[in-house]
Amino acid sequence: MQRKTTKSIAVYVISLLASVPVFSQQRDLKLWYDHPSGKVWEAALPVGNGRLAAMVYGNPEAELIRLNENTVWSGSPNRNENPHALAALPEIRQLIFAGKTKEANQLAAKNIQSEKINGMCYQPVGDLQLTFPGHEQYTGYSRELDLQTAVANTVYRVNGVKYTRQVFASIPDQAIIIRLSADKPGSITFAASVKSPQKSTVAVNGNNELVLSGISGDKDGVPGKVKFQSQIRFKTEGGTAAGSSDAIQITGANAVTVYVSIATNFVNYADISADEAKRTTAYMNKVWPKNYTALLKDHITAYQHFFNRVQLDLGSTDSIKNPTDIRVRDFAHGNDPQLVALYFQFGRYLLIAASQPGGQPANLQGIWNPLMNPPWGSKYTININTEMNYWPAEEANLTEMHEPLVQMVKDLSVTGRETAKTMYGAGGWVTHHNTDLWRITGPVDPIYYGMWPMGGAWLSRHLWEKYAFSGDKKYLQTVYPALKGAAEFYLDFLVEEPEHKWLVVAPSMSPENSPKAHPGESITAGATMDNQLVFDLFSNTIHAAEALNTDKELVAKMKAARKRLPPMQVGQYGQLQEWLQDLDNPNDKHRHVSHLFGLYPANQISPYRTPQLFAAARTSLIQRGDVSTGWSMGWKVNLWARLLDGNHAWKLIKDQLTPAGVNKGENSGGGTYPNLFDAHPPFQIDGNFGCTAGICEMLLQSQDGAVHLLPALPDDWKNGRVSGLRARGGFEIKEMIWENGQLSKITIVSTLGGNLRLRVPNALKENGQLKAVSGDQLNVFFQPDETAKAEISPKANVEIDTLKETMQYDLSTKVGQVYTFTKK
Ligand code: FUC
Repeated sequence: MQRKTTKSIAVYVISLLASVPVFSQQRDLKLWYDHPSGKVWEAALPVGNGRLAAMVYGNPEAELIRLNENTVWSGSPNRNENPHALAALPEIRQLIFAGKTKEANQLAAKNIQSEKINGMCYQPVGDLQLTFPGHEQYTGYSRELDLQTAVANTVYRVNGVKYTRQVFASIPDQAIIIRLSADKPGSITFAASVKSPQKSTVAVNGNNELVLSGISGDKDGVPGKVKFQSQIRFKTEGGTAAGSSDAIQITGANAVTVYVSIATNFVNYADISADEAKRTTAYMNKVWPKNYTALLKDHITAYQHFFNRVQLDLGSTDSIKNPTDIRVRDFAHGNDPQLVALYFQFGRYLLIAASQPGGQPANLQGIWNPLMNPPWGSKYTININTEMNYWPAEEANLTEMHEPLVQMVKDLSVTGRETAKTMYGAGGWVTHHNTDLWRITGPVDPIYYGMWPMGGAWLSRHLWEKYAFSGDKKYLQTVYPALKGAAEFYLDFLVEEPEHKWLVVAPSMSPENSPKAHPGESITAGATMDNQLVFDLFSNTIHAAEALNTDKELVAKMKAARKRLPPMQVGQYGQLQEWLQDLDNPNDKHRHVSHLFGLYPANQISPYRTPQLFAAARTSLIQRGDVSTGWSMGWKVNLWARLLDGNHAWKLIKDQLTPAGVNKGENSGGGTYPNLFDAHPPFQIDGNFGCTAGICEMLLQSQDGAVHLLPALPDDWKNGRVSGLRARGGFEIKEMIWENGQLSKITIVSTLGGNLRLRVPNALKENGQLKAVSGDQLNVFFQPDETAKAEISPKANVEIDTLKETMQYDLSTKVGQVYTFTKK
């Protein structure tokens, strides 16, 4: 079967792109299939504009378009802290320090675990159904998601007539647009209806509008109060339209454009006083007068403003001709480097579609969910998953998409202040391992999962990272109060542990894992990840305060406390210890690799500064194994890239790009669905974003004293080219070309000026500008944190790796200047 696109789109795209240099692979950025999705949600194709989203099934006889809006969540404004925590805290700490884990666990379950409310669910709006009688038999079928235009296209023939459907979610027009056309006039006949699993009603207005009105569900005793409305209006060209009690019947039209407008009463996490019907009408009134050509043009322009910033070419083979599901089936054992570029760009596409300024952050399923009770509520799981969604935001040149997360952290810094005070008697703000639309900050789920007061520390690193890439002090000023509040919580909450007098977080855990010594009881003090998180938070807050020239006293306090945090320890198996005590089981294949947070995303473990910790981190990662849940594999791509092992990172990409269900073993089954969605399983979007970030980390790193080009290039990626990736310190790769595994050309623009230290795999031609490295690195942006401390167990046998040789250069850059260097 052949892939087809309508001529109008193809011509339009080519004309739009004419002015931009396009690599050959860029034109092949399509997911495509030779059969409909049928009933399989994970085969349908996602579109979104950050607020609205749709899954497009592409079924000829019964098109199904499942609709979402990002503020439709169960419940209403609520809080969930447990008021008994404060009184029980001293005893819980004593029990932990006395080694009485079981008793500590029981007491925390009673007094810290949420009494009732465990977070609300992200919920669907409903399903738009378009029924085409006589279209059960068809030929020439193909459907695709074109990442270049963010349009889902379906094409097929019935009785010699070619039918085309196009669906997109427009950012500028805040609507979902569906275009139905045929190459023979008068051919479009269908019935349209809408239904919802929510408490809802459907009205038909005149002959061309369906109106769905509903209210979100109750959960954990919290009444559902998000009111939503969707107006779905049909603009026919030729033919007739007629409304019945619950459907619109279109007969004999030449073409139809469907306008879908959706809105809710949600204003912010504490205010749901808006009028959803008025809002929906206002959106509809604005979009309705626009014709399809104008809508499409404005949609593509807005989308490409973000998407076109980055291009990646790893070469291509004949596999590119195959449908995407077949390419995923064959990937791990074949030779299809272009699928990596496609998957990478799909990750960027998903972030643009799921996270736009002013909206909600991408949740566990991004913005796509058909279920009233989705897995894990499709919430924000902030002990890895939500952060992972945003790992590619800066490096993959989508910093605007980071904004909804930044806003959520600001919200949590308000709601979490009361939680810090009520539950722990501490200043600043705290949040645990889950949050939701209502910005709850208390523990969620059984204590085994929920006892983790670290969400603020991890989320706050995103506030800093956005600055580290841009150097924008005005922005830093706006997030500094939240960053500072997160740090202030730990200044109060850290407690001295009796054995070494180190300052530790207690109670807490190494996310969702427990040592063999006390299975089923995760509660602990001073887990390695907690120490790294607090170290990271203090370091970032110190840098921020210094950049803004403020809070000298607080800086001194953080510096003093940072010195008293436990060191990272290398245990008896040569591993980086996961816990304060040497309790690791070398056969533990747990999906979380929390103690490697210091390696990635943080920068506390370095081949150059801390070679023993680097070797120990590597041992831990080998012991944990490769295949796991989708997001775990996505994390491991980044970790292997930070371990400068491109071949192992590549192996993980292959494991992840294996069809869901094929990978077997403990903690596994992770992989990729036909529509390239990540399989935990079930679908979770984090793995998509994690792997996208990992591909960036293989090509470019900037956390360890230099901008490191091609730090983890696999042997199989001999030749390639990338443009648009960003590095800390305001540097952007205009173009990077490598041939035979060697960097042959690099063009970089500096947006902030300052010293650019380059670390590269081979010698570059020096000129007046580029000089062999000498002395200290003067650029604060990729200056690593004050080196974290390490302690090595006498039982540990740590073999330090021999590193591949690199060359280092310094370049004094000026703002706005572009620099090009070639291989010597
Ligand atoms: C964490 C993970 C699970 C899952 C859930 C949403 O609890 O441990 O694997 O991803 O989040």
